[in-house]
Amino acid sequence: MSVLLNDYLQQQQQIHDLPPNLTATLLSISEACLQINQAVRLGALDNILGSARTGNIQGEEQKKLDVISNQILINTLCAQSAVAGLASEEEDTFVSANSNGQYLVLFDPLDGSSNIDVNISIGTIFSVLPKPVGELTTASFLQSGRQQLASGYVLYGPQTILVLTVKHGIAMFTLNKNNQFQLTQENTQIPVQTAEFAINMSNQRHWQAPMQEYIAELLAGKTGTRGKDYNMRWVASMVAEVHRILIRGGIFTYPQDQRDPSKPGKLRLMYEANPMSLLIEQAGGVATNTRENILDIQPDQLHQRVAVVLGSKAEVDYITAKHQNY
Ligand code: P6P
Repeated sequence: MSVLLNDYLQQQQQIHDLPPNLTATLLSISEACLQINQAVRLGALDNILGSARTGNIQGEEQKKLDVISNQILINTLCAQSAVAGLASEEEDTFVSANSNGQYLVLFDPLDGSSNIDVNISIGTIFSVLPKPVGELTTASFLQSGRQQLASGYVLYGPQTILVLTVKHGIAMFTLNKNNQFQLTQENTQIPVQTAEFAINMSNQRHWQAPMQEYIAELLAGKTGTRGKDYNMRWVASMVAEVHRILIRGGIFTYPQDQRDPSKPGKLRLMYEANPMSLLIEQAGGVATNTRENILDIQPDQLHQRVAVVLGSKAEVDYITAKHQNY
């Protein structure tokens, strides 16, 4: 018998005594992603590819689908009474939703935008935090990743797949022919060892010494200190990389580089690294900024960036120890 997303969330709510409004919030996120999925799959047919000719606070050019996806999430979540506020990669400041809401939802509406026009997988990343008592301010959002109540992503790939956690393992749902998310995998565990890494090699000359040394060891393969050959992947969509790692193991890293010392990394902590790190840890993997667990970082800015190393535990522990001992 097929288990749909709502069935799964009701089960989790009963088993783990979760608040009903958390279930409602996650269902609202999934409904927004169904609308985004429809837009993504029409592409040029709906004249929604290409640049929106606008920029965001990250200093990045926005694609039309970035703007469309962002607005779908804002409209859908502002209509969900359980949601008190939103933060988006595409919004300079937070968005107030419902004054009696209990949750904050943070998201990257369409991660991997550089892939939109060339039909390579992209995704929506989301994180759910409790709303602290009192007035909603930016500080309300600045909670460590450990405070997340749920997180997940929707991967718009060959299949449309929703992966989420309510902190009791992870669950994967595939969009069925009735446009419903159907449970297809539960309690995935990432292999502890791996021989596959994902990094943007074109930045090699900018990395700090420990990362340069680490990647050189992998490239040396059997002839080097690691004693085995490694394979490399780089999709330039974090959602696709994380999904591959959840399915078959590996490590993904976007390390700090020396071009801009004020930027600790490229990826954003609150709505990319934190939600993905929670999923990775729930699946038995590890996620650090090369020195400490990402989920332990106390944020001080809504759009702050962070270095990311995540995936198979033995490999991430090796990289982190190399940086700590350097
Ligand atoms: P680069 C997408 O823009 C993103 O934020 C991640 O999804 C992805 O892993 C990374 O940036 C790609 O960065 O420098 O290779 O384009």
